[in-house]
Amino acid sequence: MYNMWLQYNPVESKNKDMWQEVAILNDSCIATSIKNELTIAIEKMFQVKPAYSTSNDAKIVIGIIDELGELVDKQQKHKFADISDESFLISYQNDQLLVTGKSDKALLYGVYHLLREVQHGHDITKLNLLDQPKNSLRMLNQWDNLDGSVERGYSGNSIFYENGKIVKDKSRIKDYARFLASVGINAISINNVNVWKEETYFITKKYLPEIKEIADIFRAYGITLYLSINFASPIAIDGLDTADPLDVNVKQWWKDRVQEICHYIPDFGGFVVKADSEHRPGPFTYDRDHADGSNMLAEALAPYGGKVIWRCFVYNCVQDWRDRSTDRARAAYDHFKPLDGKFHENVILQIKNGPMDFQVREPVSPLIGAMKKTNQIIEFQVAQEYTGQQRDLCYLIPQWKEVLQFDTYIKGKGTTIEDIVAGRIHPYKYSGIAAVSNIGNDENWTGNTLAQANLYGYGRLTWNPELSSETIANEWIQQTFTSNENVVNVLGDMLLNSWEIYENYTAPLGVGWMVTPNTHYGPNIDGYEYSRWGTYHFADRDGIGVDRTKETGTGYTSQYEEPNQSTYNNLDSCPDELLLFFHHVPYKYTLKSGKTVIQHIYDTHFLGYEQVEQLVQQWETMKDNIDPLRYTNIRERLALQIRNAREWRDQINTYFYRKSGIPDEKGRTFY
Ligand code: BDP
Repeated sequence: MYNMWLQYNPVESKNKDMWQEVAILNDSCIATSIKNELTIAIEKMFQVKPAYSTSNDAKIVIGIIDELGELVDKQQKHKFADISDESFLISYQNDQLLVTGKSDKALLYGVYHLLREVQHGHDITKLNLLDQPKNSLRMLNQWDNLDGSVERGYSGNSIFYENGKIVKDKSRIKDYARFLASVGINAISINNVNVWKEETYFITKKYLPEIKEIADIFRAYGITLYLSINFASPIAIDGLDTADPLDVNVKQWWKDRVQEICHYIPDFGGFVVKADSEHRPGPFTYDRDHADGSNMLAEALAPYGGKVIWRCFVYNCVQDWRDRSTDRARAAYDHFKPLDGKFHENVILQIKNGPMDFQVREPVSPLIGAMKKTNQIIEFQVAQEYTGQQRDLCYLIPQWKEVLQFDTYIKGKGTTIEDIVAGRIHPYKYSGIAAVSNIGNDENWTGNTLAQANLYGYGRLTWNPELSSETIANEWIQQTFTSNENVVNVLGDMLLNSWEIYENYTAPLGVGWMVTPNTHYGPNIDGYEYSRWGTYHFADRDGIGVDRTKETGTGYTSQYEEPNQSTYNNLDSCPDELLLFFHHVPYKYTLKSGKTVIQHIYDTHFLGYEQVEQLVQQWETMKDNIDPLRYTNIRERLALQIRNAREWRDQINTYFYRKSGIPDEKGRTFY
């Protein structure tokens, strides 16, 4: 359970003896981590304890290019000329296996890749691979609080904090760093984006000595540490009478703070900021905009190479539901797009994948790529806040892939999100992907063992968005459980279908929400309908859906480039799965699938429940191939899922039957 995908199950290999001596030429703290990992892995996979040397003659030699001297030829060196420092080369040549790159981080990634190959039983004497990450920033955001709770955490408490203190025993943090590095994550923010209590003081001497220890742990795994901050810190910490970003004292205050942080953590990544969002303070209080707010912090961080990651999750969360003229979906674009060109070069905007909030189905945020002169990264949520909370199975890689493959047409056909966030479309200085983590101190880290696949997949996909959902699932299953073909097939099938299954039994056709307010688990169709959060479905006796068209709706569709704008705006061309996100239609409106909206609702909800029953059956066939602990954990979660799916099915179907009065064509039972 605990070792997630770093199980290092025993493998048969004719190259086992090669591992008796490993030369590691580098001596940085990352090289120590490499040694540590190799020792664990090789002992477990081959029952061999590797001896370490610095001899160029060893069978396996790990070192940065300059350290390898003659072992790397001119041609190979040339290949590294224009690629990132994190790229690695694994090459079997002249009876030796070399792992090299331009930096110690490259070696770390190379070694983890090599171990993955070994675990999969591949012949390492056939290896010749130059690999580079497609995204430069590959980040996780912890939403952990000092009291030990985790905002939207579904796997126990924090591994960083307990009872108002940073944990003394940091061994679990080190293991977390190992897991993250093994899939290429290179940045982490360690506290919740909602910073308002004691966490405000993280940027002071009170906590910095211990945060430094955490930074040291992550550094040894190539991961840069960031902190979420409270925009009103100058007031909260030092009693300044303002946090106005243009005030000279405020500016100086932040400069002093950053200087102190960097005294402890010289390679400090920077700040993650949630400002003017869901009651968090921000520049609006002083009649300033987001550029003013972020630039002020950017100036303080610039001398140290730090960055400001400024979140675009900004909307009015106290709107009056009676006045339905504002559309939450529009908010991020409306706030940020006009500011393009005003941000400093070390400010990065972090934009959620959809315009609302991590629903099971949303269109892609039109803000991504729309700002040509402002660094942007996309934000995913590995934590399954709205996708089953790690009780229900929902493998999210297919969803993220769909987002990444979306063609924005911002610079003509083929301007995909994947290319935008990788910095290949606009000349972004920094770009990449961030995500809300899904781990906690549960023995298996993620509550539901199967939710480990989302964390694994997030890292792998962020390194290389071209990997398919299947490949990632297969890799994860084989490293986590076994290479047994039957397990790989059955479990692979369960994972790959799970997003669609979850969508089938929850909110239909892109309309979203319909969840229990606050907790966001389980159905409550009108739970948010008359609330101030701006999350509506507009179901009445005649129809359902949100009119976001230009002519009669909120005009949200015009935030997209053509042809997406017309595709979504036009009822005839709007894809079924997003129909209710963009249009309000009668229940008898016929979808492209040929079904009416109401019949689609009935059918998918009955189907979704049956599919969960099938998941249970599929899992039960795995019993003899999976250890009892993990088998039972997953079996128990599936039992919760089935209960949840039944609730959703019955409430959604009954609600819409009663609202519309339209019977099910198949005459099934409602309550
Ligand atoms: C929502 C969560 C809330 C977060 C917020 C955010 O419900 O807990 O604080 O997003 O992203 O999804 O800031």
